[in-house]
Amino acid sequence: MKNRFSVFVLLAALLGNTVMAQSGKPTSTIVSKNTIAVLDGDSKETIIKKAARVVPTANQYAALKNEFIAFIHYGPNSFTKMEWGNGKEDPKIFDLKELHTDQWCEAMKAAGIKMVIITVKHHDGFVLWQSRYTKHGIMSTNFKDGKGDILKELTASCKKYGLKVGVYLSPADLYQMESTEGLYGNESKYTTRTIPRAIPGRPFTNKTTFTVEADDYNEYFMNQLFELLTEYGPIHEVWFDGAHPKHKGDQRYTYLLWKKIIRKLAPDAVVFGKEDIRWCGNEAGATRETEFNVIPYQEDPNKLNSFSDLTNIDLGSRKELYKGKFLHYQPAETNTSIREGWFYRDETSQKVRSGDDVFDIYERAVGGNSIFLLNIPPNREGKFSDPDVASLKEAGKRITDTYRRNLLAGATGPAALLDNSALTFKTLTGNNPEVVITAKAPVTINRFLIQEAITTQGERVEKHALDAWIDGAWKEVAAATNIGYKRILRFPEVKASKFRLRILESRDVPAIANISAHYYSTRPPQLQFSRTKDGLVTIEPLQQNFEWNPHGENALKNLNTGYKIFYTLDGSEPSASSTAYTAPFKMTPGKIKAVAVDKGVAGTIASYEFGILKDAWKIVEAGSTEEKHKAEFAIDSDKKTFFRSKPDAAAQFVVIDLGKETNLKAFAYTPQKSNGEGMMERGVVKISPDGQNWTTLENFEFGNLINDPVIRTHTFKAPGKARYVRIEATKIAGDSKVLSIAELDFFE
Ligand code: FUL
Repeated sequence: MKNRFSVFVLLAALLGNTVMAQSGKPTSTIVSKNTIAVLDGDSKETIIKKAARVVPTANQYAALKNEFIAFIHYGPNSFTKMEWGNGKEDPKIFDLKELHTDQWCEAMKAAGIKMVIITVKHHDGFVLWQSRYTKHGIMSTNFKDGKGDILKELTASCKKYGLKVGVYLSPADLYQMESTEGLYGNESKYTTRTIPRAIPGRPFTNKTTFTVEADDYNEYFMNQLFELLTEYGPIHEVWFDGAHPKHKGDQRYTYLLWKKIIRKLAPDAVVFGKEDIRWCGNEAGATRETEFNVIPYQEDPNKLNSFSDLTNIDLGSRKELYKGKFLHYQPAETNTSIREGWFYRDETSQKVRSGDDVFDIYERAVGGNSIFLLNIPPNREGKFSDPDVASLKEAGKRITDTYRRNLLAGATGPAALLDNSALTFKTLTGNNPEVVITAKAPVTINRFLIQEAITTQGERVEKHALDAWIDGAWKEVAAATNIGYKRILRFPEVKASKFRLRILESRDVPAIANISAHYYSTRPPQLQFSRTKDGLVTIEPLQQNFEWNPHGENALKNLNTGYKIFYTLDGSEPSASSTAYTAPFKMTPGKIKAVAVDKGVAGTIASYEFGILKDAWKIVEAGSTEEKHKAEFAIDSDKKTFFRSKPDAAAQFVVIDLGKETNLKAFAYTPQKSNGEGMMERGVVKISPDGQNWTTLENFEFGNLINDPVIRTHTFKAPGKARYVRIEATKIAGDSKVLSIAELDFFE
């Protein structure tokens, strides 16, 4: 027992979690529970007090403590390069020759991942384990002569590396919908059945049985749950995906029965997509600024058979809580993929998230009161690919380097906050609740980690701020909303020995469990430039070219707070004594060079040449245009939007009116990057003084565009004077049938 607060925790547990203050006096008579009903006549104040006492179950808390977990999407899609299979695939398509689950585990371990959830059955219905109840799976492939079992190999590796295991068992099952003997939506009757159904010659060691009222598909599903939960060691999460590429008949799911089986056979497991764990609402790695895990429900979630996706930005504010009939603890999982897509496709077109991006999502997700679930899809050689491993290792190194050391170790302050335990806590009383921590010596920090005592006291803080004692005064260095399981505050580094946490709004007396301070070794980011149509130039950290499901965050900007940007316009090398960039500024055509400087260290110099301003440009004509990809997008100074022609147009071209006669020395083509479609490999530039009489200025050619879709410049041998320009493609890369242009630029 660490200190006297632990006694209160224990006492609270014995008393059915009646909330106790630090002094030992109950702060309320409301009993802390996982779900608390709102009663008719409860005032708004009571509802909020109740919300402040909603606590995680032991399993939910263990899930939160995992913090960083992995997903493995593997199956026929990894070979067909599809995201969703159709259930009609020949199992032999899953042509696995080797399987290296130790390599997966080693890479996950290096990233600090604690659990791995594998798609033992995705929507296509193909199973990765030796199920007794279907032949549509690994048993019908050539892998180990049909005797292979991916779950078995993975669980063995996980045991070796100390990782927990979870299973993704898709309720939607296209094989069972499409095949003639398929059970999904077959209109079978609900009758009394025994789970597991006995299969001659394949007895179960676990002799538990369940008597259920089920139809064929629900029985099939529960039989499979039984296999998964009894024959592979402890399972810590069961993942039920809500997505349905297709439906059939009136197929319903008897989740309440599935739950009985899970609770009995996998007592340590949380269920995703149901009352235990909720989806964060996107697949991009985006996080809410305020992620409360106390969620209002209209019906008792413990009795609910089906759950809807909660995607609103505000799920748990007071305004939302007032509408609830049940207040329920339900943590979010922030799920996304390290690759563009959930399944492996290839090494060329499918990009991989950078270590920066993974680390940034980690800090936003884990440090924003959620669990980070990152998918790493194995390749067709049964391994994680090198770029994925590199990204995992890089993120893992940053997590360890940053969070292994608490720079407040040995500091003075309430012991319960500094004992590195999220169970002991201190209540901060008074009208302006705050706590001051004094380090032994000044420390330089840019991360501050706070945890509430959620297991017994619940989520209470709604707004807080952090101050550092600098030059004889308190200076606010960061502020945020809720805390919950964990909040990581990120801010430009400060050096101080005294820090003050102020709680500005809370649902009840704040009960803070843990505080620590850290230093993330920032690096000056690489830079990128953009200019609006009327000439406003922005310089910012270079965003990674990862275009699947953009989360809208600039990882480099988020991570590297505290750097400054300097630039030159005269071609000279920029340094800390050049002009400082503070806000977008107007720039006519010309060269710009810029550098970010962090703690006196300069990053890589970035340079760019802006062409003629496009404010007076107009599209006169285009060979053809798709409605959503107008020709104007080729000259709107926004590289994210692009022009795309219709397929097979007789001529693939655009004609631009430059607004005035211009001396054209060069032109630049920026291809669209969302896919390899429509890249202009060869073409011709024609010019005209009046838009009627045309002369050919020059032919051009750009190579390797599909693999390297970066801006290409063509300088004319002799400049041409023109007001009108026609760019015509004569060959599109990869024999694509459309022409696409993200941006066209001309240089005088
Ligand atoms: C979605 C599915 O449709 C995707 O294929 C993937 O499994 C993802 C994690 O969930 O709903």
